[in-house]
Amino acid sequence: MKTDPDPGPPPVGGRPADHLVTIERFLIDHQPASATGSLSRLLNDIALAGKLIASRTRRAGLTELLGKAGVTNVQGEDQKLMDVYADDAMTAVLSGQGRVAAIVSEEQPAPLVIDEAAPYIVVHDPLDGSSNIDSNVSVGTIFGIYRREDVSRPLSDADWLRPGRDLVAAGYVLYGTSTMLVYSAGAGVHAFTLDPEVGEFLLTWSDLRFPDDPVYYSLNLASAPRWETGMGRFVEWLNRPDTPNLTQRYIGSAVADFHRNLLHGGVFGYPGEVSRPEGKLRLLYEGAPLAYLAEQAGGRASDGIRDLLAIEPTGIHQRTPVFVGDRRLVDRLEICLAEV
Ligand code: P6P
Repeated sequence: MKTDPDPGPPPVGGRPADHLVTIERFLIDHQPASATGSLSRLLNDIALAGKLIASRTRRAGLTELLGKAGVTNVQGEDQKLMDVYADDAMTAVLSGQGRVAAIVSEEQPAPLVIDEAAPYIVVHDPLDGSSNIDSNVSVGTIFGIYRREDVSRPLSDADWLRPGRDLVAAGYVLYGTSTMLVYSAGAGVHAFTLDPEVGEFLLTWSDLRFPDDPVYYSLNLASAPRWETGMGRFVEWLNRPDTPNLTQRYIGSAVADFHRNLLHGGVFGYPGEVSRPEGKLRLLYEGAPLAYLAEQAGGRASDGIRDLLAIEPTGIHQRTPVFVGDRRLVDRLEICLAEV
């Protein structure tokens, strides 16, 4: 008989900071010797956007930033004032620095061309989970960065319709009980906590890895009746006495679910459904950046059939089923979904 696993989380899978390091210093100290510093400065730009957005989400209830902006976005979703503010903040800090050629945003119908001669493309969801803001649930900014292969060539879809495997950096800013920035530039996953008094993101853990023993699975079980068949086999597998003793946690904010599972071990899934086989999450600026981080932390991500990082997007707002986190749990999900 399975007993509830001890929800007391195991130690985080990363090296705790042992002295004060700002994200600016960490980026410079950890960039390759051959680096020009442009990617580090771009990541600092995103950290600035995170500070701006954090300052508003902390007070959203007080400054009438709750509620709808009175418009719907390209996804047909009610655009909340905070979505608009977060999108504007990202556009503002990413423009005018000569680093970003174009921005793909969940809130924009088409890519925003910034500087045709610049080396980087930024894809982002400015405020994922924003429908939770009214109830003070954590939300997040998810971002991915591609380096253009040839800046002399005119900008085209080929610059942003790229598999996650081509990312040179990805991360998120989580606006929760504290504001954390978590990123990877291909050499491990590193986490910083914003000290609002100082206005600095300070190193909290470096080289985060999914813990060996997972604790959580994050699935919206209320959607189970609509899932594709194999998902039921996965939930049955989870409940067997001889499988990992996991507990279910689902916040309804992918960044928050991913972050908890990264620190304490687990898997997040947003499956396809019979009437919506492509699922809900977007590949380019939600699934792929989280998949990149997961792989850098010893985990992996799949759409249920193949590596999420291998999928070539055909549209900037393309949706995909997403299973991301502990490598063995994602492998098991694929096995369950493959069984006929
Ligand atoms: P559901 C938020 O809207 C989001 O895109 C993800 O952050 C979250 O994981 C998912 O949707 C929640 O969707 O259908 O379970 O409420």
